[in-house]
Amino acid sequence: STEQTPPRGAFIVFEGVDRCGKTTQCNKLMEHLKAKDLSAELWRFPDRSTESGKRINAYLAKEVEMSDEEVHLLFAQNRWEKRQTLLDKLAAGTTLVVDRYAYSGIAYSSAKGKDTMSLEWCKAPDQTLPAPDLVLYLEVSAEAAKARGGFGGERYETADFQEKVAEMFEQQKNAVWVSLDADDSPDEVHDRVKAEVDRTLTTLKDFTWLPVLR
Ligand code: 2DT
Repeated sequence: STEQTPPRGAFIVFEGVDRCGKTTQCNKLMEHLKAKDLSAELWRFPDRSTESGKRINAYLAKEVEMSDEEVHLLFAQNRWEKRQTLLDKLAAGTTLVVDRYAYSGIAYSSAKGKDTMSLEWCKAPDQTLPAPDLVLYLEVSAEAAKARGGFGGERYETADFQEKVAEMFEQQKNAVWVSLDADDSPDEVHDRVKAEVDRTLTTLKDFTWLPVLR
């Protein structure tokens, strides 16, 4: 191929409600990037392996209680912990495929609808973290989500709550955001993912710096 190695890695985020197919698409994209001989890593938030991540895991598993405000800040901390490593990887030319990022943090917390947790409040702790080059938002219809079968027993896994989360994702769409119809087959969705990622990799040639979340 005549394609040149991009000056830095691309920062690609997948977002969407539970069971929208993010994990499947992340894995397929990783295969695609490997086939192109690009250095790439698959990350996910929350990263449940760190101290904050272990506490988040216990919260999601309903093993501990925490205030909604507290857990919101903990999810943000879990991303701040990884900031320098993330920047170092991108600078070294490694593309990062990230399963959930700050948009999930903001959507799931603001979906709780608390007076103390406005959209503004929810956005604040993640502000100035590195912003992705591309957000792939996998959009599922309520029917398709239901057809995919039952939710697990973790916190947030109810149809009513997921509907509110979807609304809060909608409010965060911006210029780097691409919505994909995730009711289509995994291969069809992957074809669109590939096209968007390949386009993004091309633009990186004249886009060496990384913006921050606002
Ligand atoms: P997974 O099922 O994808 O592991 O997500 N969540 C996630 C938040 O509430 N705030 C966040 O900042 C992030 C990244 C989404 C576990 C659950 O945690 C929610 C589902």
